[in-house]
Amino acid sequence: ASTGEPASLDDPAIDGVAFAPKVDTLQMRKAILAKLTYAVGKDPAAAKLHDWLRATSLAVRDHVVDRWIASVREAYRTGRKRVYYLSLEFMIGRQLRDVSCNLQLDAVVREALAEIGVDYEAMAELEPDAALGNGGLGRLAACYMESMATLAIAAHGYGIRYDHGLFRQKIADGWQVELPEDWLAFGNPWEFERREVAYEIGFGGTVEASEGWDGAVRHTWKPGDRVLAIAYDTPIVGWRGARVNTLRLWRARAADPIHLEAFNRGDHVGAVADRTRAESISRVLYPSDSTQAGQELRLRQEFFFTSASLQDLVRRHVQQFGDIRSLPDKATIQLNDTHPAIAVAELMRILLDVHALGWDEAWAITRTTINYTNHTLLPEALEMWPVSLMERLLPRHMQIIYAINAKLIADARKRPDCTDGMLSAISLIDEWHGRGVRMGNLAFVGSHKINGVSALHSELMKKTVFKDLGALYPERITNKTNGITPRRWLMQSNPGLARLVRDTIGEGPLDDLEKLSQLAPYAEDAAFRERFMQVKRANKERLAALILEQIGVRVDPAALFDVHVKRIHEYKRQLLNVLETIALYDAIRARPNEDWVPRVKLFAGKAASSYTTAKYIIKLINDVAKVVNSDPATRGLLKVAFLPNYNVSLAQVIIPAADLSEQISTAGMEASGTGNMKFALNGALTIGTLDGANIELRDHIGGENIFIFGLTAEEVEVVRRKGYNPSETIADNPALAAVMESLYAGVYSPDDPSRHRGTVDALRNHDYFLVTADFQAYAETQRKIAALWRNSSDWARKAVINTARSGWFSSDRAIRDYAEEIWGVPTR
Ligand code: B1N
Repeated sequence: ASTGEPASLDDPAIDGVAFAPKVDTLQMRKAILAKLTYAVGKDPAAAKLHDWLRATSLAVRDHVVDRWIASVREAYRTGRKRVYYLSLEFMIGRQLRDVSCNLQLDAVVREALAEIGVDYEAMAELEPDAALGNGGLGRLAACYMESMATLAIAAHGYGIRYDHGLFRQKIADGWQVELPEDWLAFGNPWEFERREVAYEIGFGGTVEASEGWDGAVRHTWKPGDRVLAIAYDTPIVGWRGARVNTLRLWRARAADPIHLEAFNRGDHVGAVADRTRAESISRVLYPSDSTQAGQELRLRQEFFFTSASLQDLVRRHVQQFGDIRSLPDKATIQLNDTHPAIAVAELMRILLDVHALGWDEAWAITRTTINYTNHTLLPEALEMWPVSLMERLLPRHMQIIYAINAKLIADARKRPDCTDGMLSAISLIDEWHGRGVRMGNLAFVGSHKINGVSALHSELMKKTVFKDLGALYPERITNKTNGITPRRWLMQSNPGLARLVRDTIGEGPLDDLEKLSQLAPYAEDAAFRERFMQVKRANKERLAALILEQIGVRVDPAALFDVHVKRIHEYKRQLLNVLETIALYDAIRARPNEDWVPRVKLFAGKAASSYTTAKYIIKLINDVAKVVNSDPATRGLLKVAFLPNYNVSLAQVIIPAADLSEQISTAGMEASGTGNMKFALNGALTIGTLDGANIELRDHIGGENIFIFGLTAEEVEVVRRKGYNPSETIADNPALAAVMESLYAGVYSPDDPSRHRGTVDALRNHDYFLVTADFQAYAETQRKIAALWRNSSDWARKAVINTARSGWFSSDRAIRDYAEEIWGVPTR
């Protein structure tokens, strides 16, 4: 326990045994005041809230460091296998509450601050989100880091320390405006700069071949330019401090900070041009979600962090174990999608050119060390880099990729069932679209296991992108359904529900979320349901206040909160929800005397900056909101709200306040979803398609407790193959036809009547995402939901069951599966 004394060398080893730092309120108060004075350099009398935040973070951090050092030491002492999680994105969010909750310091910190007279909640709000990710993929990486520490796995995350994370979203006149994000502006108390941990990352140049002492050909890559990767470490604390792992993020620096000669000549800008160019690699996160960011700088980012990470882990391995050949026994690498797929070629280069291993040995090591998670089947998201770009930027890697490909093709040819179609499908080189390197195929071929992120997605993977590779290597494909950390998504975001769970069934679920099932019998207990819905009500009041403050829309906390929050994408079908919202508005006006259920339609989410259609969807939501919210005819029965700047912190407020969770993607297109799990855990009912993990959600919580509608993935496939005709569907559905007509006529955009005509035309003419095809089923299901809402005890019963049966979706379960079936490492 930290009271200012550094960890002693004979500290008991971290062995995954739960612990709590022994510190009382007085000690914490003294520690915070000491940090404020000596680290922040402020007089308590003059300190601002953000000074207190920094002081508090530093005081809490001391407790982390003790466990951190012990964790690192333990991994060296036991010589156990490490997990390396490579991800271009880590969507972490705020850290103070997370760290203090996991170290059981939350209460002490609150009390200490209260004694000083500092408002903890207001102070914690000042912490910027670490938003080094776009959406689900990045958030999954953050949940997995926390679960790996919780399960006492010796794990390292590797990524990029972007100066600027995901853009801030402002809504101006209903349109999305992107503003730069500047999370490091006031410094970052959670990171430790390691200037001494620096690697050279090469780009371009030439490859020289020479004969080695043994007569074998050796290749030496002579890069044309080099940048430095500097390590910044963030400790990741597991639940109850079980272990503290490291998230190592790389920052790009120029080898030479300035050209003095140019500066002295008077060329002050040119003197730092190289530096600016080198450092641009870690400048900003690409804001693309489920699409390929095809620019050269993106490829540079991918190689930069992959190479630095591999150099680092190989150096650690050789330093500890002396022999590179034992790498697969002591290290396992997980590639988070194909963004780090160049790892296959880079590890080969290191083994062949630096460690002078032969091809077969190097290949065996690579192929047993690396694993790959696929997160999407969308063709526009499958990474493919032009061969010409790869040859220019990474000439040695391109040689290695050609060599891997030659062996792959030769092996396939030996099979009796080999066809030309099969060869062109498995090839690492796509010859169709102007020659590109298929990063998915490269990752597959170089991996021990390849996993999808939900049962359906893994099955579809076998039938589509990896049909032929999967047939060649059937033992490699496996499924690991995603999970979410209950620490952030229940304990921190919904303390009211966490308290109720604890008061009702005890501490069990805190350490094993599946014990939430003990809550199920209480669904029949009216008094319990009452308390459950009281917690929900309090969360809704908090959200209602936030909506009013943020966008000036007044919503009734007693209304049904119908929530659709996620990245804006056509396949996620926010449009389906908007069309139905308009239809509902029409119906309320047509039949004002019907017994309408008061409803709040809440939306939030960012559109990729270059995704015009998605930006029109945001504008449409805001256009509809404007009309609906100001129409006295709805008598407040329907409110539409778009909350700007959806991020982890906003999600932590919205999700606990939701009654209904919208998970309505076109079946077969959402690989898993993880928001779906967060909502169910927090007692929202789901309206959803049979897509991604929704299917498993239904299996766990029971078909009677979830609202499933629409085409299945198989039906979508058939409908598309046959050629779908949306105009027939629209003509057959008067309500839908009326919605389309009013949109086309500009009822929701009187200032620019033609604004949404493109949207209507696209739906009428092709409707690739089958919005119109699912409209009827969706609208009918929404009416059933309204009917259930009127019976508040039936609704509450199902809400309780959702929470009770969500335990399986804990990321602890997911990580245990990875550990046992992919990584071969023990868990506690
Ligand atoms: O990964 C999540 C899943 O739950 C979601 O269903 C899935 O859409 C998401 C390129 C992606 N897939 N692919 C991406 C992100 C950034 C990028 O540049 C693709 N994100 C997902 C977690 O498994």
